[in-house]
Amino acid sequence: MSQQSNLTKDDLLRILELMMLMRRLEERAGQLYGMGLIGGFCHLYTGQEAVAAGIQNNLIEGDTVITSYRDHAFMIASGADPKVVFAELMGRETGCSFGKGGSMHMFNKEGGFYGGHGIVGAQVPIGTGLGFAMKYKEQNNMSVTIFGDGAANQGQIYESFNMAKLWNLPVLYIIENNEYAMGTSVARASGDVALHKRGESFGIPGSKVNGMDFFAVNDAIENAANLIRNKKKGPMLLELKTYRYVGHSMSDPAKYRSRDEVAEYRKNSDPIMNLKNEIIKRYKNIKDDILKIDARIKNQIEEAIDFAKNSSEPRSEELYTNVYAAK
Ligand SMILES: Cc1ncc(C[n+]2csc(CCOP(=O)(O)OP(=O)(O)O)c2C)c(N)n1
Ligand SMILES: [Mg+2]
Repeated sequence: MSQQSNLTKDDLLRILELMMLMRRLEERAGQLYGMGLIGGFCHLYTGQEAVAAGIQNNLIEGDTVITSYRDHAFMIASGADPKVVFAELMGRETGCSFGKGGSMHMFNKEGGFYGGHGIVGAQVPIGTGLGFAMKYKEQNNMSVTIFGDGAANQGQIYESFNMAKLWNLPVLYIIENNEYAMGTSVARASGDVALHKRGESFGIPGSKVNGMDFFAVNDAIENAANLIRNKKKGPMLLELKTYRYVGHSMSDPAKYRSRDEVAEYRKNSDPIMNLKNEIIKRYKNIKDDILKIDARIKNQIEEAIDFAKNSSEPRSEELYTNVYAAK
């Protein structure tokens, strides 16, 4: 684990709280799905929290983030209230897409989060376009454009890379390599598994980072943001090596990997445990503060679930409104 980070105790506790909130939210979402309170597609982020937290910690006003359908944690990171996340998951009118989108259609424009996209890879041209807008408007910002190891084999990614380099756009491409695309491992789907090299022939530099280690992610994003925003070096690529603990979606036969493999990651590489241990090592008597955070999160999540349960479903008159764009 990198020790160079100059984050304060308060910073670290804030980041830990964010990651614990993401984990709790996903655990409860999984349970509510099992109880039939959430329907449709639902992809959980459990195990990948250091990626979303490391990105969020380096954003400034005007930066944007866009990702795939594995989007609940990014919503929380962007500052959205868990209430609107659960309401959307449960199809209630108080949700961020008025209950008409569900799990894959989280969106928080005020927080710079541009969703939530169900078509594999489709967010990449959009994220590239967000970078184009920043350059066109002469904003000193970056567009963080996230996609999976499976999406990395899609053609539209490479058309985007070419344009981003051609126009020197401020885009930070992130391949969130969680080892699998549904049930297919990277090795079974990719001719060359060194995904961080995928931008090389377009002139986009890339590197691979341990995505289970918040500090490593944070350092890499901080460095890339400086090159993209301040030094105008154009697009960059980071492959963040992470791991998804739960099934691809809520229906996953889990035949493509062993239980031991998952248990090994949970036991020895968990990003929340890693950060917690580092905080405890750095600061004596901090365990009580962490217990308080845990209790606070549990309350916040239960309140959010109650809020969603008590919200109405969209009225039938809303069937044709806001279908293509949020208010
Ligand atoms: C264009 C398209 N093809 C196929 C699918 C079905 N599909 C949904 S998720 C997925 C796997 C993507 O894996 P990856 O990019 O690694 O992201 P992860 O789910 O691991 O976050 C596939 C093939 C889809 N939604 N869109
Ligand atoms: Mg994947």
